[in-house]
Amino acid sequence: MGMKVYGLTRAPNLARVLISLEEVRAEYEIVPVDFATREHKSQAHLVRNPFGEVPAFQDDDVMLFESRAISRYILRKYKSELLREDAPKEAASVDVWLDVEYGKYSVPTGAIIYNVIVKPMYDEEVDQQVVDTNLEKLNEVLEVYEARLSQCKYLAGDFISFADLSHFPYTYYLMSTQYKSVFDSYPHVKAWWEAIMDRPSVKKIAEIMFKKEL
Ligand code: GS8
Repeated sequence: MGMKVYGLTRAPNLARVLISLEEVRAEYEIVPVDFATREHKSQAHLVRNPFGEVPAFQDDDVMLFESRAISRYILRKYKSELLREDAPKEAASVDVWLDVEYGKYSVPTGAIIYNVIVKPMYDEEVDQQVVDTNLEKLNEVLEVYEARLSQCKYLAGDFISFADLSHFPYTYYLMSTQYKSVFDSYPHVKAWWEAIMDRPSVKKIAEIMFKKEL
């Protein structure tokens, strides 16, 4: 039985897992979870992800949730260079920037895309104050990124890693909004983002995310 990823391809946290699978050229299957019928809250799905979220993942007897943990499992299983596990110092740097992505970058970015993209899909009003506060927070984070990326080409060092690729899903959504201009003040961040977008795995998943509705 091959690896299975449960969820919708347009879900950004699922895209993180798909990029990891593409990076190691694994065979996998996407099993759709229908949000319209609230299948993600069904008993069958809660067994896969007790928080009723996507993605969920299965590789034989290994069942996981949380997109970064799933991705690390896949990258480790295939001994990908993206985690630098053979070099503890570099691996630690990957961990640092992965934690930064989850705890500092994706919090304000997620709040912005939730307000600007998700809420209008459900005819809910955009809370501009929330958007503005989070833009401010994102700018503070990007100041740090700009300084870091003027010292090295990628976040963990002069090598691309999972820490960089993990930024793709939320940033890709942000770039489809009027707030993409937030990157304009940070030339090194912009160049870094372009390098991420140039990666074949990223190009492939970027295309699937918006085209194929599962
Ligand atoms: C977040 C999953 C999540 O929010 C992860 O896997 O990285 N930290 C987790 N999933 C959203 C879809 S957007 O990708 C989700 O399933 N939302 C439905 C809900 O919360 O009801």
